Parts: sequence; C-alpha cells; structure tokens
Amino acid sequence: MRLYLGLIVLVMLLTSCDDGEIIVTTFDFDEENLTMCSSNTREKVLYHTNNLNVFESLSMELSNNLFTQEDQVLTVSDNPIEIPLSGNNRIIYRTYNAEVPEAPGDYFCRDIPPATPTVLQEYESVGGIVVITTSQLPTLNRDGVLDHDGDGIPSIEEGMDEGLDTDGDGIPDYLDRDDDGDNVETSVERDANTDDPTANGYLDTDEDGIPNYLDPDDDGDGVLTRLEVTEDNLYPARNQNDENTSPRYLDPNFTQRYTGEPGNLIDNIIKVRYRSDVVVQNLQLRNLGGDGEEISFTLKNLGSFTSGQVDVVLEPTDEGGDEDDTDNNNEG
Ligand SMILES: [Ca+2]
Ligand SMILES: [Ca+2]
Ligand SMILES: [Ca+2]
Ligand SMILES: [Ca+2]
Repeated sequence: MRLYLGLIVLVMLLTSCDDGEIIVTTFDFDEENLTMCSSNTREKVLYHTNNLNVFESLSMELSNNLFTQEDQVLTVSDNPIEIPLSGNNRIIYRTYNAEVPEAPGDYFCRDIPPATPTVLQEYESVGGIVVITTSQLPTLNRDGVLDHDGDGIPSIEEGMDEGLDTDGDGIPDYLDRDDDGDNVETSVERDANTDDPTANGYLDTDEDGIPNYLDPDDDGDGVLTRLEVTEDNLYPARNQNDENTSPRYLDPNFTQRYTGEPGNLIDNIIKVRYRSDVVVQNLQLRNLGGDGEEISFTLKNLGSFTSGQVDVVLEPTDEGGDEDDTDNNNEG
C-alpha cells in the first residue's frame, strides 16, 4: 500500500490494512524543533517525538561528511546541503505503545535504547534526499531588539543601515565590540551611574556630546584613551591614576601619554546562532515488519534545528592608518 502526500489526511485517521493491522500515524512533525544528540554520544543523530495523540518518533542518522557536529552546532560545508538517504544515512519512523522519552539521554542518544516503550511499528527510509538549509539567526538583546554584536547598543542605533564605522577598522559599529577603537569595550563604556553626565542616554565623561563608547578621548584631556596606558598593561581600563580612584582614561587631570602603539587589543568575537531547516524530497519509508508497506512523500518538512551559541571572530581589515606589526611574509 502506498500513500502520497495528498492522502495524509486519511493517514491521520485509523487505516485498516488487509491483514487487519491497525496503523495509527499523524506524521505531525512539521515546524517542530529537532533535537540533536551530542557528538560524544551518537554523532549526527537528530530526532523528534510526538506524544500528543499517538506515541511516535522520527529520527535521522546521517554519516555524510558535508556537515560536522561540535557541541550543539551543525557546521555545513555548503548551503543548502543535499544528502541522499542510503547506507548510513537514514530516517526511521516509529510508533510505540507508550510515551517516548524526549530528553537526549533517555532514549535516542543511547547506543542501545531502553526496553520500554515497546516499538509497535518501524519504518525505515528506502529512498529520498535530505536537504538542510542553514541561516544565521538575528541576535536580540533582552528587550528583543536587534543587537548583532551584543554590546548593548541596538544595531539600528549603531548605524547598521548606513554602515557606520566610527574607528575605521573595517568592522561596522553594529558588529564592533569596541566602536571607537580605544581598547575599552563598548559594553564597559556604555552605562552611566545616576549622577554621571550622559549623551543620548550613555555615559559622556567629558560632556562633549559624544558618548564614551564613540569618543576616542573619553576624559577630554587631549590624550587618546588608547594611550592612557603603560608598557606593563596596554588596556586602559586596567591602568589606575595615582590616587587609585579612577582609571587614567577617565581622569582629565592625569595626562601621561604612552609613546608606543598598543594596536587593537580587543578580539572582536560576537556570538551567533544558526538555524537549520530540514526537508526531505521524495521520502520513501518502508515498514520493516509485516507486509513491507511503504509510505511516500514528495516533500516532507522534518522541522528545524537551532544551534547553541557560536563564537564568530571578525578581524579588522584596516588598522585605522596605524601599521600593525604582524608577521607578513615577504613577497621577494
Ligand atoms: Ca558596536
Ligand atoms: Ca571603546
Ligand atoms: Ca565624550
Ligand atoms: Ca584622555
């Protein structure tokens, strides 16, 4: 017996086979989140369960090299990737006599699943192509506002649409964790205490109307913040004034200038998440027991998988006119 996509409504009801076997299935996995086993249990296994009206699961084992798995991240070498279902790449659909555990350690990610619940029916793929499409998710702050670099200033406010790049390092402000390139992170420069002067709601120590996170000379003493440091420690936030009451870069009365060039010290690492949508073209599932019944779908949405946070390093393309002493290979 073969059922096609247009007949799924019928499959959702009880279907009586010739031999009296009752098939109960909903295949109601659309737009659900897939769970991924960790790479130190069962690598490249994704699954989801449905315990609402019937007890069923759909799991996918992929051995293909087009993607790798580390922590809670799928890294794909192409986008989208297409993996034919054959050999060690397979989809298994099961129904059970009782609720099937959803937690990774409780069932699917074990090499040998527990004896209960009992599997009533098992279908395995005998054809089809898995298509995984991966895209980056927008990074939102606590208020649900887009903040790509997570520095606390909304991306729109950072001139995302205009491509604003305050320090000219080639990384636009909305992706730059140190917007003015003074080696103090924006997240550190941003907030004002109750009595502090502000500009646009952000700390503005020298009250020149430019908030500290965009001001290369925060205390307005004529010495750039990046140079209010010592050879021992090139980070401005870690150099205190003589009285030990304030960092030097926020004390207008402290005007010692470092004569070297500190360079860019802030590794511009931003956190991103990815979402992978999984569909199968021409999925064919065969009942491993009984009469070998097959169920086919021309296109089946298996749901999506959302990664954990991934560190992405953005390298400056321009040091703002200052030569950086990196090891460049000589051409001749
Ligand atoms: Ca920024
Ligand atoms: Ca800064
Ligand atoms: Ca200022
Ligand atoms: Ca200064």
